[in-house]
Amino acid sequence: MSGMWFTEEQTANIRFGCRIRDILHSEKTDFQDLAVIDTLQWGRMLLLDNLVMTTDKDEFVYHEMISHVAMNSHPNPQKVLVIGGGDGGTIREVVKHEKVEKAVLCEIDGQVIEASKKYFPEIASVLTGHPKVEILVADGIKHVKEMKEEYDVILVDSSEPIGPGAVLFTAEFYQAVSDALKPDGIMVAQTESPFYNQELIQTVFPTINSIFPITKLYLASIPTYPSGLWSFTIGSKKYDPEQVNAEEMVDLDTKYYTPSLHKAAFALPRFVRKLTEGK
Ligand code: AAT
Repeated sequence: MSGMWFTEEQTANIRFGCRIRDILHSEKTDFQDLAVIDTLQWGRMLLLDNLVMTTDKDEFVYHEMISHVAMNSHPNPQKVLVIGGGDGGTIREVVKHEKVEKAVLCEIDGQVIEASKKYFPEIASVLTGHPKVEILVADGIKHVKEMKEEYDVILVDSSEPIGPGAVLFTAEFYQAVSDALKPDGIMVAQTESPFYNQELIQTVFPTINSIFPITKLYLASIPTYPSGLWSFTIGSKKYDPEQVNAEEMVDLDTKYYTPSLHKAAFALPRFVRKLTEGK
């Protein structure tokens, strides 16, 4: 294996590697190690604490799937909050919905936003001045605790449950998210791999389910995330994301998400369904 390789330790027992052309950026921020590398297979890749956050070539899967399922399940998503997601991909998808009047991004690490604007101009395209987008550099839990019945949709685009992201997987946080949502609000959280993070799903799903009347897990295939199969958990106060009429769904310019995929994503393999039942 010639040349330079990046290696991510996905678990104590497995590593993911890709050949790289160059290290474009590397710094220690107040919160984490941040790097941007240029890979041959996936284009540019954003790393936080040596874990893959996003890449040029497969970012569309994660960003479309974390946003459009909830956005299309809500009949009138006017005010939307994205927690984390400093690369801008999720909020770029949010503002594709014409009903959105205001989209707030609350990212703890301003350096992620700056690096993304410089190295990922397409992912960060709405971070450089969009009339509906407001950017807050703050801790997501602090922001939701200050808000009451403010948002229609909250998307939790967080890093792994270690470091600054750990708080975003707690019952205290999900309760604050629920309080920050309007009485018919919907939230989504990225909930990691059903192969490698089973304990997390077994804990987080029942936690969200104890706070939201409708709680559902759905899947997407993301090749650069550990195991390639990724889960998202939706917590909804009123609208069932599986009961949306395909004709009512907004037609969007997407590469992965479609109205039929919206429904199909909730069809779970038996072992994943079991994880949602807890330990
Ligand atoms: N859009 C896909 C990229 C991410 S990055 C997740 C972001 O969450 C990071 O920029 C991190 O700085 C931010 N973050 C972490 N903790 C907090 C917090 N408490 N408040 C606000 N923002 C926070 C998601 C990757 C998903 C999984 C990758 N395997």
